[in-house]
Amino acid sequence: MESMFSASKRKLLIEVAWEVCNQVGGIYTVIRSKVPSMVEKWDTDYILLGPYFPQRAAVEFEPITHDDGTEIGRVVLNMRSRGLDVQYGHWLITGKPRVVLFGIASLGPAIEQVKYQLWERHQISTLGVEDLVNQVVGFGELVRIFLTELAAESAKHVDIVVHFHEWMASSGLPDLRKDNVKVATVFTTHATMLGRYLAQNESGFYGKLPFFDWQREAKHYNIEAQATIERLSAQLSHVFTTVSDVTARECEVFLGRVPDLILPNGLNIVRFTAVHEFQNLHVKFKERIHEFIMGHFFQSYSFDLEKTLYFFTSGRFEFSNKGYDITLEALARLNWKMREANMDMTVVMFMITKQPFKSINPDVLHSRALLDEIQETCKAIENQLGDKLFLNAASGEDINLPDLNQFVDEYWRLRLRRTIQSFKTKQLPPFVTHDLVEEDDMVRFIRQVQLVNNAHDRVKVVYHPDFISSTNPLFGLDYGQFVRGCHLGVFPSYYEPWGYTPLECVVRGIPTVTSDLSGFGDFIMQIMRDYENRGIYVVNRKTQTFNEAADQLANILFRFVRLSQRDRITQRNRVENIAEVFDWTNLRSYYDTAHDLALKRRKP
Ligand code: U2F
Ligand code: UDP
Ligand code: G6P
Repeated sequence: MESMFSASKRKLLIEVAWEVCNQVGGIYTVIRSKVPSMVEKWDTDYILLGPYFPQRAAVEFEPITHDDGTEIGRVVLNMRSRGLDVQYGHWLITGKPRVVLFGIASLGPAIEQVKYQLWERHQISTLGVEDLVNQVVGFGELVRIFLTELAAESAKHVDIVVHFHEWMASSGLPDLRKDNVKVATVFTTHATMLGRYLAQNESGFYGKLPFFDWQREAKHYNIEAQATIERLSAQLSHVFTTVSDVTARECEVFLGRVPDLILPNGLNIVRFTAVHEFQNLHVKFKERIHEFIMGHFFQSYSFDLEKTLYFFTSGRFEFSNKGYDITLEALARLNWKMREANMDMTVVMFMITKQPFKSINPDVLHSRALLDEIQETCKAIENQLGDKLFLNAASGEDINLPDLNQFVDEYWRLRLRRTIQSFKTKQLPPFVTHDLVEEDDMVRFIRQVQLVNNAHDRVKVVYHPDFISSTNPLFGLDYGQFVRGCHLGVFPSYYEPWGYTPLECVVRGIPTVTSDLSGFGDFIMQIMRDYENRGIYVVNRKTQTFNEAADQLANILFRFVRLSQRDRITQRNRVENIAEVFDWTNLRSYYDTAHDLALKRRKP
């Protein structure tokens, strides 16, 4: 029998993900940032499949309107002729790859048959599931139809590798395998469903890990469908992978298969030709943060901005998984240490996450506006004074500097005094910038550790319960710019399969704290010996108690606070130097290995 796969055949790589042209979380970053380097290797033999949501796709997707005569184009036309909504075009991002997006609703009532088949053939029960699962199942079915037709049409002359990301892309995978469709499959999970739930709800999660019964827990959390799709995908794929060793241990327990390979996450790194450009950007965006700080704090009291450091943490609101608890605890200890040591430095900690809120706190907005007013008034005075002084100097005989007050109109003097008066208040600067819908764990914890922005506190807290965007009136910065303006990112996560946030600091030349329970932290410990010296601090959360880890973090922060400005500049250079390690042009090789292995295993 002729082998279906041979060295001389053309190869085609198809990646499937719920987050193609559809941003939800970190997986979008993985797929999107990887595209340029995938296209470099695969050129036009690289295609992505995703769900079709017209509103989201509108900005990222450009349809191909002619019949392009490719095998992909033919399958698209076939499916359309059967009334299915199949969009075919280019994803408008760097690399501009071809994508096929599926309109899930076009399956119509046939979805019931698909769900019946999932139960009948694979014992996946989707009775009474949340609507997202229904959508995922519909998407999985359209992907299955597409791949089945593509393989029937082209497998004789093309080797096809299909790479599924997460259970949300792979509900069709069990059928593809059962029907022996001629494609080599890779399944990557970016976390396990059960891990996410249990880490959050079971104290001592890692100690208990080996003893969990996946089925019982899945029932308990009402995620049987999700967990079963994930488990079958892991077991039935030719090659099963995840993003870190940390998550690999969960996979063994919850998915019943040890991953074949670990595929670490990277970014598309664009470094500046002028080496110090990133240092200049740090100064530029720090100035913008200074402006916010003046508006927010200086109406109550002031401190020396030259001696102020900006720390931040950010991420979805998973209070203990993301380590917000330990961060606040460590800050309280840092505050005490700095006061004991009589330090004149100030640390401002920004807690950036997403929680339901009604609006930005009107007082916070108002003081920001007043500061802008003061600034404008000062500018006006400066102009007037400059002009008149110049006139006076050029025409006068006196070579001494005259009394400058005479050059400023009464109007501007009064206006400045009034604005400054209304700016000053006796209240403490609020530690949360928005009116929350309800008080949450962050607010409660901040109160509990008493980091409420007293004048004598060396550590101040600004809890910003919304992601940062350039349209936000408080900072007027986008997230990347905000990161650049800060001095240190703090991410001591308890549960974090990978964690892009510390890596995003590194590539911008900002030192960062991570933990050995995060995939990124674990990876850096494996590949680098002097990571701490290079500005990546790893908190040991694996073997230390909460209290011990909080102490370690407080000490790390205290050491950082005592660095000289020169040390900080050097450290930023060192950390930025690591960036290239995480460029996809280097990390793509892990993906290449997975795809080669899948093709090998698929050979009859
Ligand atoms: C992991 O990050 P993710 O982006 O996967 O994490 P989330 O933002 O929590 O959401 C995406 C996943 O959550 C689930 C589903 C998605 O794949 O499993 N989900 C859902 O159940 N309901 C919804 O409405 C939407 C999503 C990981 F946690 C990070 O540490 C890594 O950095 C990242 C990249 O590898 O993957
Ligand atoms: N993020 C953002 N704006 C913010 C805060 C965070 O866009 O104000 C992004 C951040 O850049 C990162 C993502 O949210 O890419 C979080 O990804 P991570 O891998 O850390 O965690 P996940 O959400 O995937 O669990
Ligand atoms: C960069 C700039 C320096 C500036 C420094 C501030 O390195 O090139 O001119 O003094 O940043 O660093 P700091 O850590 O105090 O924000």
